[in-house]
Amino acid sequence: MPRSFLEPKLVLATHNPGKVVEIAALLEPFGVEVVSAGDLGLPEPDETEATFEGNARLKAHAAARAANLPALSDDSGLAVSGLGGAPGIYSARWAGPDKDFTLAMSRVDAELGEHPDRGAHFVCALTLAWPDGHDETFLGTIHGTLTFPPRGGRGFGYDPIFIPEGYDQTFGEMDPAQKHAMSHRADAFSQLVAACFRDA
Ligand code: ITT
Repeated sequence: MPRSFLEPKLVLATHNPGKVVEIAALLEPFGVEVVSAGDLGLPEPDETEATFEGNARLKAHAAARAANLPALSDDSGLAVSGLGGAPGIYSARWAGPDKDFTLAMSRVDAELGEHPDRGAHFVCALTLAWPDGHDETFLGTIHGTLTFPPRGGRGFGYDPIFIPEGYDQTFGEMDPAQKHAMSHRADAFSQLVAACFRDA
């Protein structure tokens, strides 16, 4: 039986401003007070696990312990079929120390070359962890295709090269509300809500 989230406040265990915007929007209807790890000056833990779920759990527990509050983390990335699932858990690292996603998207383009398979999917693991060490983790995905050069200045990260299945626009071109309704993050979040926010 998953644990219900009944507290009035939680820490967003991420230092990525794009994620803060999207997760705050998803949490908005639940009236939870949100403070980010950046606001609290929490350190960024090293992502030493080999899976999205592992890294999400590591980040949520680090923040929950440090802030003594429930913490919600997000470990996510782009898995490109023609690259055997790369960059995957290394999606942030492909952008280098300056977090330059123009560079990361160019690398995907270069490594994919003329590969006939343009398919990709985003993955998002969300972990809600409590200071006593309990956690709940959910995995969301969205499938689509890649396009080059990048299109659109909305969203963040790899959004300008990702066209979700059934659409013509990239996540970078789309109205953010439309992305929030269908993304890998929204998928994981709806599972979290169903499991933990029933009594909210
Ligand atoms: P935190 O660990 O502090 O949360 P991070 O940016 O390092 O921030 P990750 O390790 O989970 O986060 O890296 C995931 C990367 O995958 C992220 O930096 C984005 O570039 C990319 N990504 C994840 N979700 C995305 C989305 O909805 N749209 C575009 N790119 C996304």
